[in-house]
Amino acid sequence: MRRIPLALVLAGTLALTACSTTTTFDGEGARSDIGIQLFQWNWDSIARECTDVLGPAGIAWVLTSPPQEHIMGSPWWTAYQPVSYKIESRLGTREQFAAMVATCHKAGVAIIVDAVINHMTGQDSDGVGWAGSEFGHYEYPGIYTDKDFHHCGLSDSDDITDYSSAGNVQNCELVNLADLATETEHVQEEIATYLNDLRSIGVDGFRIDAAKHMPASDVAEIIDRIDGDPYIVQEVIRSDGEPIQPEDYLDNGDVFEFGLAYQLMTWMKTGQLSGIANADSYGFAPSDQARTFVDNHDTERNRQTLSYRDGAKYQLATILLLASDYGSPVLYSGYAFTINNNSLPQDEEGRVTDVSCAKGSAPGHDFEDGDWVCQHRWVGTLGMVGWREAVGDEPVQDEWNEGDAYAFGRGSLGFVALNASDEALEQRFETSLPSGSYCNVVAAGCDVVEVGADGSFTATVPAWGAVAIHVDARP
Ligand code: ARE
Ligand code: CA
Repeated sequence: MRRIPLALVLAGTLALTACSTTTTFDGEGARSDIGIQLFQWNWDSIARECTDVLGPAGIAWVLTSPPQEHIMGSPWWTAYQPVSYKIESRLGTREQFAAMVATCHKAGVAIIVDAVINHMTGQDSDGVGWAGSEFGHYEYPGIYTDKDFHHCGLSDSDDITDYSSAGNVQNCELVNLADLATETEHVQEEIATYLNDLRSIGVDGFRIDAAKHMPASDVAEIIDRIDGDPYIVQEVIRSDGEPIQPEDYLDNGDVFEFGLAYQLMTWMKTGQLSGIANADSYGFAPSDQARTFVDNHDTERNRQTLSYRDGAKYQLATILLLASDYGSPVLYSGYAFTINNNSLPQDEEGRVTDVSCAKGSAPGHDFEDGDWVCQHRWVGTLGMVGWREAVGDEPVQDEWNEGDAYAFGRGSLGFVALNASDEALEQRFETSLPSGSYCNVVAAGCDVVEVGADGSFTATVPAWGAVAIHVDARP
């Protein structure tokens, strides 16, 4: 496991006061390699969460939703249709955004921004954006005119129709979104100006949205124009048989490994949790460049992965993700919905309202549409954040695998046992841990586990549950 970079705890604060654009993200100060996507959380709420929960827990960074001006409308996905690069959105003003960056840095948490740079809007008629900017489908006054867009001519609508053709995927329009000519000097410069503006506010890195839809070399040229050395993680969805794969983008930075997210759902169904020990054999991205996750905002909607709806199974997959030495994990936290397009909690003007976690949120809770799920605060998840921090880079060892259950240790610092079945499991486990009393960190309070002189312990692992202990959590 790699410790991910976060320089800014001190450096970032200094850079802010010096108005420098060169905050770096080189690892100093981060207590873990864990990121979290706070989907559609407004800036004030993220700031508060950094101070109250994420900083104290040792989370390295937050991935925010896109911060730029977007089209009007109530669905969440308006955020993915840029109208201009003003930092002014339903999630907050530029001032609120800057205050969030400063507050999170103070709490030791870096800020990674979702950068929507492949396209502008998908609106066929003219309109006015959230911050008052006028626009047409291929006209963004002061930024882009028609010549700055691709009109691929490969399909009737100029929309993407064929994922088996790289030219179609990269030069046509993703769901009618006006496709920027990212190979041109002007477009690269406009995008870089936007990203450097965010850098000047202290932003530490970027998720490159829809990276698959831009040649890796275009992405590289854009990154070259960014000040300093921001952290980069790219969205290149792995799908069999497509000509464009995440591996093509590794020279630019990290990639989200969708393959693992899909596999986690499969393993939870088949009970073959031990598959994760051989993650490398599945043809995933190299561990040190893979950003792993159980779900994100797209997959919880298209149901290609587990999500909060899966309750205990989802919690168990998160425990496995955090315990694994493959990749670096990104947690996810969003709001409950029934229909994909369900609006998010907002006021009458469309501003996203402050997050307040659903009362009683826990695996299996009956959420109502619009409830903030706050799954990252679940006991099992926070417990495993501490577990991962405690075991550091120690290797996987002392593996035990029987039926739908799987257990392993990380060196002599931590041990976890997972049970993917409907029956509780009473079992003796052999570990390399020093003898003594430990707390089961995935249970509320301190459920004591006694490790004997020979390193073994006996415990009951709940159905669809786990027992996890580490040297830094003792009664
Ligand atoms: C909305 C409406 C559309 C409308 C459009 C324009 O839903 O009906 O045509 O607006 O008016 C998000 C939403 C979209 C939304 C869009 C813009 O999900 O519904 O469109 O915002 O508001 C592909 C891409 C991948 C992309 C997914 C969704 O490769 O990059 O599709 N994911 C990112 C974000 C999304 C976001 C966008 C990109 C756009 O995470 O949230 O869209 O900025 C195979 C392929 C994949 C492909 C997948 C789905 O698996 O391998 O590459 O993913 O199919 O088609
Ligand atoms: Ca494109």
